[in-house]
Amino acid sequence: MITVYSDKHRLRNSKTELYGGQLVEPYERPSRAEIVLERVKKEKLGEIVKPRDFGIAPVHALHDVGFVEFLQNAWEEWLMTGYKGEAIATCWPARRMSNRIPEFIEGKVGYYSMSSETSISKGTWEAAYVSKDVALTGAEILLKKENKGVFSLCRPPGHHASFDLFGGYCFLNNAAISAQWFIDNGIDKVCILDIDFHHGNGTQDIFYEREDVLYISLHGHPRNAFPHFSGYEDETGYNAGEGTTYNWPMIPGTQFGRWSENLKESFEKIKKFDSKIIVVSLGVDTFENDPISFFKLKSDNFISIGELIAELEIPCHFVMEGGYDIDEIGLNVVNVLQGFEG
Ligand code: 7XA
Ligand code: ZN
Repeated sequence: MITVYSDKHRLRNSKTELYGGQLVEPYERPSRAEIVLERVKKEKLGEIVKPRDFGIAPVHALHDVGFVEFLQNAWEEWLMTGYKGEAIATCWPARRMSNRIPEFIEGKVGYYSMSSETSISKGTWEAAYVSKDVALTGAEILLKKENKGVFSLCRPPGHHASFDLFGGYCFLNNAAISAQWFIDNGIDKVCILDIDFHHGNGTQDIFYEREDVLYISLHGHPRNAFPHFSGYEDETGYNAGEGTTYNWPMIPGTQFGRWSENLKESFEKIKKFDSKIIVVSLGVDTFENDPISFFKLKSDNFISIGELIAELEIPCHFVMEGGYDIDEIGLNVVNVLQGFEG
């Protein structure tokens, strides 16, 4: 399987994450991608190719122009204030407040964010920009070379980024941008299968009223897990998109038995939808030792996940999302890909 990778992901190297009331070293750090790449090489998964630049148009196809401009300029604007730390949201347009876009960067960071764990730092925009090119290059390879599967080793991840919000370590929604690219290049129906531990609120939001993109997510129940305000079972799409969103929230301690039953149930929706391509939002934070999640999947289970997805016999674009057990992230990700390849 071809892997698309760029070392420009290292430009995203923020020093602070607001976690449990403390500023800690971010869980979403450069070594994640490097360890996955090492494993890809060690296991001789296949060729490793660099992304090409697709420009900004595919971003504007799904994200708000003002939001994109904000991401581009946020770090410079933050520096100009004289603040010493990284840009962290502290104030939001909460219930019954004004929804006007502030001029001062502190207000803008709040306006365009969904949560405050994710700091914006030098190089964040540049890394996010290349991460979407990694996903787009992977999409292009899948379609043009008629591969069965391609792996886009995106970093920073994307599935929490919505039309005009960043957060949950995400800035641009790589999986969504890739799904839209497939649609724009002649694939009439695309499914996004999100197996990251966290609900992909951004992906759901972007396609919520669309009938051509099926969004399926298996995740920690929002009662207990980030992003807390999205991912309930009764969120099923709206207007033309009614019935094109399906959520399987699961409780703390969920093991592979229950998880895989839900995966198989989700396959029935995928088959019925008859999508020609699946974009897999591939997070391995469902792993038992993940430091910020609460499922109990074991490393071998990731092989089974790949095998199960392969049974659908639909070409898959694997797009990297979360996973924070640095010791096992490479093993777990490559297990899925090898399981898929058979
Ligand atoms: O898939 N999303 C992630 O892996 C990031 C989740 C961020 C959680 C932050 C909660 N303190
Ligand atoms: Zn996650």
